[in-house]
Amino acid sequence: MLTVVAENEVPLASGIHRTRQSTSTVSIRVIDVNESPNFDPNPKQVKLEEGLPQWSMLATFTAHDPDRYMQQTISYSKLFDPANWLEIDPNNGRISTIAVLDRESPYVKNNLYNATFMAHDNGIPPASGTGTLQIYLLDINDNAPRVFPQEAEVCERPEPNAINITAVDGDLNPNAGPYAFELPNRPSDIRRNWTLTRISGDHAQLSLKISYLESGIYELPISITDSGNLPMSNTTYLRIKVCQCDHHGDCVDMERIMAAGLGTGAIIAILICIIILLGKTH
Ligand SMILES: [Ca+2]
Ligand SMILES: [Ca+2]
Ligand SMILES: [Ca+2]
Repeated sequence: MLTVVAENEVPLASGIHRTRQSTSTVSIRVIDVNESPNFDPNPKQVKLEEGLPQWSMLATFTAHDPDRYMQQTISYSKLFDPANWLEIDPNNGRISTIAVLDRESPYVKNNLYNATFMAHDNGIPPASGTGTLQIYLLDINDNAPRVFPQEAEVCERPEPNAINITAVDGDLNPNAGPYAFELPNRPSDIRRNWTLTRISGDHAQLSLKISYLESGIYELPISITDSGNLPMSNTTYLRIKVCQCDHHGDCVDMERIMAAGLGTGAIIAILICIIILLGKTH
């Protein structure tokens, strides 16, 4: 109930007898409008290990509708799920996986994956609200390490150079480094020709064991094992270009000179000029 009082704006002139104020009661009818359903809590956070298989139940994310006098049914749908990992039951808000959750996905930032859902009521007109599900993914060892870089250059003779290699692994420590580096036993010339020395947890150095190795391209298998609870191991190939070197330890192959300086076209053009000049002098 609301009481309204009406008064003269200008003060009454003196001498005028102030009449008794009259009061009247105004009743206001408030019309119920449709409010949007709200997710609670929003955002909702869940924490779990990555690798959860497809068709697993993940969480229940429900909204409540502030309308009490209108009988409303809420239904759910997905709004934003960049990796397309999830589905929501339209009737009860149960979220399950439709793909394997992967912490190393480009859609996961700082172990967090965000998806957005929508709740709609059946009011007239209908109203809707959105809610964010934040999934914090704990790392498991699901990536084997591999050698980096994949290509290197080395001189035909062991001095003065060696190749520094590192291991890359998509996981976090301890599912990544420190690593064990190893050259395979077979083929036998691998261990005969090369030495692999571990420098630190992530790095190793590769050098020639023999006094001379002929120029050419060699595909060297390197086995790297991570420190995971269930360690993962992988043999990846380092493509090594063995070349003749100058005293600085730089490759002096013709191919390299051309790449660094003049292109083939320029060299041909110079040769043509020389031939023309030679022709004119005769
Ligand atoms: Ca509503
Ligand atoms: Ca790993
Ligand atoms: Ca992982």
